[in-house]
Amino acid sequence: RPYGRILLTGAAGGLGKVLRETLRPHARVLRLSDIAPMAPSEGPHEEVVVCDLSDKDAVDALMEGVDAVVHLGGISVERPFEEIIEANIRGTYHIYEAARRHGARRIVFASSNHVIGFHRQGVRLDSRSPRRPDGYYGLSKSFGEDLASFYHDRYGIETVSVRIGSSFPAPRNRRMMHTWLSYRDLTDLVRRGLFTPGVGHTVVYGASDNRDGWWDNSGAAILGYVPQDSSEPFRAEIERQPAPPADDPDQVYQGGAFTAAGPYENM
Ligand code: NAI
Ligand code: 15L
Repeated sequence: RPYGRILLTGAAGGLGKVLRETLRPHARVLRLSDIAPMAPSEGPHEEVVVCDLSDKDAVDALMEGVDAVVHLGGISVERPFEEIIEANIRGTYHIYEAARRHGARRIVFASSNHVIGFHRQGVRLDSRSPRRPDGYYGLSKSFGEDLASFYHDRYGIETVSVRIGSSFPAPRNRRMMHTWLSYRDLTDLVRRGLFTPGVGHTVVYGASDNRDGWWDNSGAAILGYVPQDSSEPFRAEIERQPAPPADDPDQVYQGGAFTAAGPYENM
C-alpha cells in the first residue's frame, strides 16, 4: 500500500531526478525538496519545496504531514569540513529531529561506500566490517548511520542506510566495475527500504550483481533484495580505457580517488 506522503530530499540531483519518476507509484504525494531549483510540480501528486537542509526551522516545516523520507540531499563528494558539516551533518540531524517531532516513522538514508573507503580493494566486507571513512564526506555518512541507529534505539524511527557504490547510468572506470548500482536496482532497493517491516536500523550495500564485487550483502536479505543488473555488459568498453598505474588510489582503495583528496588547510 502506498504511503500518503513521501519526502524526497536532494530531488534536483542525479539520483533525485531518477527517484522522482520511479517512486511515483509508492506515495499519493511526493514532496520534492532541494536547495537547487527543480522542475515544477507536474500535478497534485507532487509538491516542490526549495529548502536548505542546514536551516533547522525550514526542515521542520518541510516534514509537516510526511510519513516517510528518502534522504538523498547533501554534498555528494569530498569537500572541506566546513561545507560538509552544514549540509550533511547538521542537515541529516535536522531531518531526524523533524521526523521525530512530526511522527515520520521510516527513513531511507543515502549512505555511501566512502564510509568504508579506506579498505583496500579486493578485501571482502559486510555490513558489520569496521568502518574506515575516507574523508569528511565519508565521516558525515558514518555520522548519518549512527544518527539512524540512535533515533531507532531512542525513538523507534526505522532506517535503512544504503551504502551506495556508484550509481550512474553506466560505470565510468575500472573501479566502478566493482561498485556500480544501476538505477533499476537502486529503485528496487529504495522501495524495499521503504516498505519492508521490522528493519530497525539496517545497513546494506547499494550495488548491482557485479562480477568480483567487494561487498557481502547478506545483510540485505531482510529486504529480499536481489539485484537484477551487473556491470558486466560494460566491461569491454571500460577495459579499452588506458590502465591507470597500480599505485593509483583508484586502483588501491575501495573509495578510490576520494582517499587522496585534501588537505584543505588553505581554504
Ligand atoms: P547530487 O550531488 O547529484 O545530489 C545531491 C543533491 O543535494 C543536489 O541536488 C544538491 O543541490 C542537494 N543539496 C546539497 N546541499 C544541500 C543543502 N544544504 N540543502 C538541500 N539540498 C542540498 O548527488 P547524487 O549522485 O544524486 O546522490 C544522491 C545521494 O546519494 C547523496 O546523498 C550522495 O551522497 C549519495 N550517494 C550517491 C552515490 C552515487 O553514486 N550517485 C554514491 C554514494 C552515495
Ligand atoms: C559517492 O558517494 C558519490 O556521491 C558519487 O558521486 C560517486 O563518487 C560514488 O560515491 C563513488 O564512489 O563512485
